[in-house]
Amino acid sequence: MSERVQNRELKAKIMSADEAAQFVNHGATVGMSGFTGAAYPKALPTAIANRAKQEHDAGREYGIRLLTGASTAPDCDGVLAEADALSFRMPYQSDPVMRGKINDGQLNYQDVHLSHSGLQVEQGFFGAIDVAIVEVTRITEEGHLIPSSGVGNNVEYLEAAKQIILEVNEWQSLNLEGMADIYRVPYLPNRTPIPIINVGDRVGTTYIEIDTTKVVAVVETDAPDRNSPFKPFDEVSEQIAGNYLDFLEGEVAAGRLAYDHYIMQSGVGNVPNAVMAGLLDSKFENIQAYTEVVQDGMLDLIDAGKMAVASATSFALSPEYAEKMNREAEKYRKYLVLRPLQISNSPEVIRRMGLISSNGMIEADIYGNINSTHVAGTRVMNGIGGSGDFTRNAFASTFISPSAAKGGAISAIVPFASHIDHTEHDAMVVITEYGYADLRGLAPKQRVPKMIAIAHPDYRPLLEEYFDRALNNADSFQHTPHDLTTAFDFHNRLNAAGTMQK
Ligand code: 0RQ
Repeated sequence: MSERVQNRELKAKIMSADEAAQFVNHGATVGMSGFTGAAYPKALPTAIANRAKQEHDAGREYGIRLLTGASTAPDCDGVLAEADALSFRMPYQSDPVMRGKINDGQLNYQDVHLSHSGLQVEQGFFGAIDVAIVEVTRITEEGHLIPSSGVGNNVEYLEAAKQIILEVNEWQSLNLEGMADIYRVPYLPNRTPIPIINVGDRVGTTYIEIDTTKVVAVVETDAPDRNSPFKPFDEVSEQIAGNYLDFLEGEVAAGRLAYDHYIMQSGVGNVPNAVMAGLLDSKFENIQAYTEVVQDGMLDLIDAGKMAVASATSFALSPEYAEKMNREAEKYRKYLVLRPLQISNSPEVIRRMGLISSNGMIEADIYGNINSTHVAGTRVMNGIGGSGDFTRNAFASTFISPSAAKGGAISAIVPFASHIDHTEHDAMVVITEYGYADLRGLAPKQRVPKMIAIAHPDYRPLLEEYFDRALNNADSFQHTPHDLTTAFDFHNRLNAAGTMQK
């Protein structure tokens, strides 16, 4: 095992996770690797959680401020939240235990555009980074780090940290080496254009260079990444995938897209995964992805010869596909580039690529404002993640969702979004199982019939009733008519009676 640590100075720092956790003190700001269940440290989170429990049992305060790339897994975010080991979290999470503590007001959470997160660390908004805890595949003789299944904000955390703890995970395939492309955006005011012209361009190094004197501990692990499996496709997700393809075909017919030059971004979630499966049987060839995460569907597209290249910052693979990646990393690394988050989600590159973004949503309103993060306005689900980075800068931005959630009790189309992550100016196309609403080129009032047409039939009369009321409301102006006294009736009914239906 320790042959994965080739640097002599760092080999001497090998110790247990419990010993390493002694470097992570109460009040510390910790920059950790980890992105959608991939590349997070496997041993330190549990060791820190155990330390927190011991400190609490002894009547002492213990809490750290945790910054990562994005969400992690039950054996990272989950155990830390369970042990009340955190006082602050940034920039994205999706763990049920953590979500509960955030919504109960026990944990402060800052939900940040992912492209801003590393930048804001560099700009000092989170204070000094006391410790960086980063998983790697191996450490070279020179002390260079070979990233594991994701890069995220690792470069920023390693650079800013006063102390570094490395986890060397033997479960990660050595054949991942070569997939990462580590490029640093120069600090302001010395920015230069990021020299990525084509999706697969490699512009940096395959390793991360660090100041090895900052490393206080190296911990060896052998544990898998832990993403949850996707839900099996159902009729609704297949219909959504079909409607998404109709939208793409419409773009081809309009001359805005060609069958062999489709660049995609695909959000996380069950529905985006189903859409990718739909592309397998489509006319699109040579598909490229300039996106945030590598998903199961992309490996299927690569295997089928339909996907030429994907740029991302991390894997978000189901357990079955993560094993497949490990077995076949040598093949897949020819098709995949893993970049730092500031590059994978760079607004500048995204705008230049001309990609089509597709992300899930909680709800959209009749004018096309999108809520990605809060159920009924106040209960945070996950976070905005990279959806804003891509939506705002895409050539065409789409949001895809079933028209109803929780067995029909919740409509995904509402009179007024109860929280707005993406405004009507950013969202261009909204897709449900009932079709797609193309909002481009339309004034607010012209969008409403299109949005109501893709709502669940049970909710269409209620939405029409609301729009009539808004149009006839003497207190409302006519550009974006609303009746503010009843605009949140859908949400109030949900809170009071558990359903948005009347
Ligand atoms: O909950 O499983 O308990 O029933 O949300 O919903 O329909 O399976 O859809 O997996 O695509 O997730 C917005 C959460 C959708 C996701 C969201 C409930 C629903 C179910 C999952 P259950 P589905 P998805 C860049 C992209 C923000 C970040 C982002 C998300 C669960 O897409 O987090 O876009 N997006 N990142 O029942 C109450 C509603 C609901 C609702 C769905 N209106 N009210 N619950 N649900 N709509 C990548 C990264 O940033 C990493």
